[in-house]
Amino acid sequence: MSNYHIKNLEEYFQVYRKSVRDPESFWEEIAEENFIWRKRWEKVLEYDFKKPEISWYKDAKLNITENCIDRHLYAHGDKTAIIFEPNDPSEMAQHISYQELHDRVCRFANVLLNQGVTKGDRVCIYLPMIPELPVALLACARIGAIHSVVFAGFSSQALSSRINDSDCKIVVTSDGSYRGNKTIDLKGIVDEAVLSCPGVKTVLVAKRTNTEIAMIENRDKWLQPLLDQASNNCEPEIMDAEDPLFILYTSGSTGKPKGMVHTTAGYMVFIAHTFKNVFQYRENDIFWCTADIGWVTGHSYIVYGPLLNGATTILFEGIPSYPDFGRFWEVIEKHKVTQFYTAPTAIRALAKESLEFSEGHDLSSLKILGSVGEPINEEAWHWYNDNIGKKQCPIVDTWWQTETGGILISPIPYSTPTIPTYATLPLPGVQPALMDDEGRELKGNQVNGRLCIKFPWPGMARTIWGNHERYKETYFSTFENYYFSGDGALRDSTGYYRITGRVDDVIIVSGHNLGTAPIEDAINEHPAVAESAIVGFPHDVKGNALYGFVILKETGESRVQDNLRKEINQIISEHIGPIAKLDKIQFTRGLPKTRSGKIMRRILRKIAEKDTSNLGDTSTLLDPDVVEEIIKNSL
Ligand code: 6R9
Repeated sequence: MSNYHIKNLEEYFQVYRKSVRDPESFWEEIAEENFIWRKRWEKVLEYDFKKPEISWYKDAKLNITENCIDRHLYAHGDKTAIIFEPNDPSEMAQHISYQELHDRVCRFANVLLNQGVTKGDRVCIYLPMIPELPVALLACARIGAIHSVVFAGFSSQALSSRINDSDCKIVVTSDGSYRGNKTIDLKGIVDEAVLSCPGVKTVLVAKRTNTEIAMIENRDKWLQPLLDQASNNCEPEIMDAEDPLFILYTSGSTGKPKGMVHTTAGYMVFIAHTFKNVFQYRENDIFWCTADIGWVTGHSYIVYGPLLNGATTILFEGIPSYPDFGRFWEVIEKHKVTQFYTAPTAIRALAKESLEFSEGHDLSSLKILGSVGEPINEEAWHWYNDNIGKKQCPIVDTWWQTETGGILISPIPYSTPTIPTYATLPLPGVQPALMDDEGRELKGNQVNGRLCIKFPWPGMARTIWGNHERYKETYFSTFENYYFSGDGALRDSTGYYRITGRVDDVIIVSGHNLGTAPIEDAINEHPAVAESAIVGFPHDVKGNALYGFVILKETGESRVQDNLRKEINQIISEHIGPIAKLDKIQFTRGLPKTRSGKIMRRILRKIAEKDTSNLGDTSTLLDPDVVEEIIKNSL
């Protein structure tokens, strides 16, 4: 597998410079190593950021599952591909070998074919973290169907809007799911969602919790008997380099989620390469990424990245606090995990607990620690470094997005000296740029601006499903000829990048991206609500929590207001999911608006942060008095 074997910072700069001088040769060499191509590409890259159109490895033919599975069978068929660690620690872990994975994926692929799924069809996957989940993804990829995984913590309404947006005819789910000591009625959520999805003809149901559930005739089918009858051989569908591999939804600045479309060859090369290098993967490593496969981190670094490298990847069904706060550390000890990749919100939550939870476990197998999803604060970084890595494990603070497919900015262990809160340097082949408010690129170091990427990389999303105009508008219109990430960043005097956070209407709560618009849309559906505005404020575990300013049609007494608060959070739970609930709800007479009617979120943000000393220019406001009133009543 390709590996630039960078040994020190000097070598990094050499490789980096080469990758920028001649990106096509750089990415061509990587693609040439160790993948199965059914047909070679005609051209490495064609692109136009104005349209925008991006094509990598044009005309190449391949199947990604052949690269994830079949390629490893000859030499490593018995090697464990997936270790399934169940929610309940007393349930036995399962070791799924590459050969077994092959058979399970083929059976599942045949079931999909038998249900009439063909190349290009969209399959919605709404499953907990059980082996059927990665198997379902790969089964889709095997036959050229496009998987659209919806995180199984989303509500029925969020699920149905995603099913309808990409017109899925089939949904794969389970009877229920476990979360700590709770059982969740997943199938019930699907039933409710599908009521408003006329296109769904089939629901395949995996058994997990053995809960009694209603099966709707002709629509719902138990998965296992179908798998048992299916053949364990399924020829891979030969795909074009630019055929879609999956759709994954992310929040945006309007109520409608954006279905980011990732394609086959570029994603494969990029993810295999970033996994190998950022985590310095070696033959017998045991890799654990604690994300859910419902998010991009799980797609890329639980499923595709590790399997493309023939690695062993852990699939963890549980949560960090069950049965106690030592669970992560217990799992690391039990499976001798070598690379551990998690989110700052989890680190902060665990850092609040007694050190006895980690001290009671042997963590000496660990070599590299990773962080992703939001900026990691200094305190959490040190806690992670001292208590988990024992100051022996480089921490890779990896910056990337659903849209970027894989990691773009990250230290390379043992080469890039790490500094807390810095994602450090771009990976070779990645060309970041910082822009000022006037749209000029900020040259040189010690600058602060909006984080863009000025040259394509193979793993980037190619479009938004069904809405290319929105793709162009969101990512390529703010700055001409640049991909705009929506994040702010600074480049320090040595060229290191530090991500400062979102500069748009997305708030990251416990590592989950939440658009303010869909939450406001949900709140505004409450009959008593006239208008609302959501902002984030710092929270010591979640990173950010949500603060809602709500104008009621009629102001009631405080008892009534308390009930309204509950109802508003209930509506949010139904529309989006419990992750989007508001921590604080302040009822207000008005909102700070410009004369053109735009809500000045900057002011609300400051109020929520309790930093009202300098609110900046409020003279353009329609009703400046309302600001004083909001400050006076703030929570
Ligand atoms: C992979 C993933 C993307 C947003 C991104 C940024 C934030 C991710 C970060 C980080 C600071 C890091 N983000 N990694 N911020 N440092 N290392 O999380 O994708 O769910 O799409 O979120 O997350 O704000 O724009 P996604």
